[in-house]
Amino acid sequence: MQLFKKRQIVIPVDGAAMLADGIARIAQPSRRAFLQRSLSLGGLTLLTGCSISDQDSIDAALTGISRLNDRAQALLFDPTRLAPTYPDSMITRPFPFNAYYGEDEVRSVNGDDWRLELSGLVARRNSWTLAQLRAMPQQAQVTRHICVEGWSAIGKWGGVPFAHFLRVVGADLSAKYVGFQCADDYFTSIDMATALHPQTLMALTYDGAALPPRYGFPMKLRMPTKLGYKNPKHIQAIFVTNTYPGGYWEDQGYNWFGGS
Ligand SMILES: Nc1nc2c(c(=O)[nH]1)N[C@H]1C(S)=C(S)[C@@H](COP(=O)(O)O)O[C@H]1N2
Ligand SMILES: [Mo]
Repeated sequence: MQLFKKRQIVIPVDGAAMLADGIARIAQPSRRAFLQRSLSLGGLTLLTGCSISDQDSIDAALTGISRLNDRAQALLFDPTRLAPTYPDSMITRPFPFNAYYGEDEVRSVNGDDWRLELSGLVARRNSWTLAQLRAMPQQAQVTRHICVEGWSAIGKWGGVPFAHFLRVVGADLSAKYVGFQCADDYFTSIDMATALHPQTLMALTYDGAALPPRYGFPMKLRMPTKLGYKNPKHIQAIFVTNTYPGGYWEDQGYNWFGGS
């Protein structure tokens, strides 16, 4: 006689694999580990209140959680709290290269022809030459860069405090987003609070010399408060907007806020 019947949760054949796939696309390692430990398909269904049976709805549910995570990170972000800085002796040599392509495909941008274009909610939208940016107040910092691919390294970047630049050009500092277009078709966007953070730099130098091509010549945005993929290299255009701009990796499931 059978006293009880083991309760069975029916999940689609490939449910576990599809969920693992969705989680793998969530970039923030701590968040991903948490989801891996704690989330089942049933749990995801409970969390989101949707019936989840195919890859699209799993992805949509995980994206929903990631957007919630963006809002939590924005609330927790302290605009005055500084990321750790390090002595020059701790700089990682050689500093790693990373991009969505190999080092043999690094874009070569001509610094003399290069112009930084501005658009969106900005009062003075004239373009900027490299010489003009170099003439602005500069700051240097030695900070840790953390890539979601599982490495981190300490580097030294110098350049114009981005908050200063945004004020000079008359950007709407109450706007939600600042977006970046890069010479290699990479793009990303950040929250205004991080744009105005005192350690957010328009980096023109690496380790005291002009930013080399592999690290984003002529200019990259360096933010020690954000993960590697949020730090755009080879920036060509900056725009200020209230419309969510996404990003190259963010549109493929990486968490948008991307705090480190
Ligand atoms: N334009 C551009 N910026 C980019 C990327 C890219 O592929 N193109 N990759 C991002 C990622 S994932 C990382 S980890 C860092 C790597 O910067 P590094 O070469 O200075 O280490 O650049 C970020 N910014
Ligand atoms: Mo990265």
